[in-house]
Amino acid sequence: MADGYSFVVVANRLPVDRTTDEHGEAQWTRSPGGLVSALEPIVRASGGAWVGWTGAPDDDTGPAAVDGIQLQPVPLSSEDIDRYYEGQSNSTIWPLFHDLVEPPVHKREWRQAYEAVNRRFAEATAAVAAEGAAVWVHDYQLLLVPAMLRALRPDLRIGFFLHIPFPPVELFMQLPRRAELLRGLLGADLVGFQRPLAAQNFLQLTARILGLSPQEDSVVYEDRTVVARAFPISIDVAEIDRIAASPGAQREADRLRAELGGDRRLLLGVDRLDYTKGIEQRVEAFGELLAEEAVSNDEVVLVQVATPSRMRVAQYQQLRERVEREVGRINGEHGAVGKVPVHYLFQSRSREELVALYLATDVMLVTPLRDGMNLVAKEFVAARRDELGAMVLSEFTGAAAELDDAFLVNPHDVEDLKRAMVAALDASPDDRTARMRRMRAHVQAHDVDHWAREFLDALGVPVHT
Ligand code: GDG
Repeated sequence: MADGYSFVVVANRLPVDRTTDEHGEAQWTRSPGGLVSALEPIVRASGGAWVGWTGAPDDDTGPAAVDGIQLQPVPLSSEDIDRYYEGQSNSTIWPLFHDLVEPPVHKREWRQAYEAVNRRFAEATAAVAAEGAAVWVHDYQLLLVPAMLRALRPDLRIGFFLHIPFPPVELFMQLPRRAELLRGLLGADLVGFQRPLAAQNFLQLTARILGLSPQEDSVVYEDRTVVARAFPISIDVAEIDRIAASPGAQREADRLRAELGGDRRLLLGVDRLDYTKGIEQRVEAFGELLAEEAVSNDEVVLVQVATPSRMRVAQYQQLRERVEREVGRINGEHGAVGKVPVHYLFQSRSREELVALYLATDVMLVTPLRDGMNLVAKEFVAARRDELGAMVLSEFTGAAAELDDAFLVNPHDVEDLKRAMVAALDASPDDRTARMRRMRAHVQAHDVDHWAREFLDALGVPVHT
């Protein structure tokens, strides 16, 4: 590595999980997910490196090459995880950038840890990047990295992509040390967002907080032009299509339908158990439909997969309790022996099982209160080769801007949720097929590879795969 790597991805997590084999030896397995499948071929073809945390506390694993990608671990102590990750990233920035769905907590020691860890990421990146290399930094955990990296390595071409929403000006203004965060991002040459409005919020803030003069999609800062634009992320469509076409997934979908009661219509939610995802409101709306006898336990069933997430953060534990109490109440009031209206799974399922659930579903419920994009919506559409299945989709997701053939809904309004669920259940097969066909055409033409290439093209980085 004498000369360094010409392409470096920087993200909170490495694209692998570390496990221990039967001999006690460390093993790396590729972690699933669209970002990894999109970037892995590009990183590999360019002989690139990936800088990130292994996911384990106090892990001093050194660099390793896995599947042609150089991994550069950034170690985090338990205190770093408490303060930088669970604190500043997930209890301050996450709720504030999601429109204060929960109140953000502000702590000085979290901000200090966030800055220190961001500096470590910048230093680790500066140490492995070749002269003139392209660096792509990801997400809200690393907002300060672009400027820190530029100070260390002015020769680099730096891109940043934010996976979550970027808040309106008035909300961002609430953040302590807001100017530093903004200057952090302005260290990049290209700042990418999920939606055009987010890019506009960012540019407006450079005027409001730093007195800069933004143009349509750029701003001049310290004699450099920083471009801010939307690059809506997507999924590995081919992978979902391959799983959906497999006989195993079809068989599993048939089995699920039979188990749940062959003639009941299936509604499905798949989310990390997160307060941004609107799970509570969705379950409440479904309960009201049962209570009002708009639907009955004999006709419909809701499966909610709620994948455990950030369970050390108090707000997530409280959400879990509220959702589980509500599910218990609904099943108690409307269930029968051997037949309940809500199947709640606080578990992580395999990708194959998720696709089988997508295939078995009549109405997919994607109703976040706020979401940068929402990949589940796109996965559901990509899985439905049969062109059947309807989707209720929140207006407050990035996906709604692209998939407006879904039944769009305001998830803050339980009446509207109920209306949309009934409309999706009642839609004629022809209507459902026409909508699904249009949504599939869009997702097929805009997969995650397309997203990565558009971003790197705008950054001026040639992509060879
Ligand atoms: C952030 C932004 C943006 C979920 N449960 C299981 C499982 N999943 C998979 C889904 C999907 C992914 O996780 C979740 O992606 P989302 O986009 O829905 O949501 P976030 O995790 O909040 O992602 C979001 C995204 O970044 C990308 O930029 O769209 O707005 O918040 O792929 O299928 N996968 C498996 N088991 C599960 O139980 N295997």
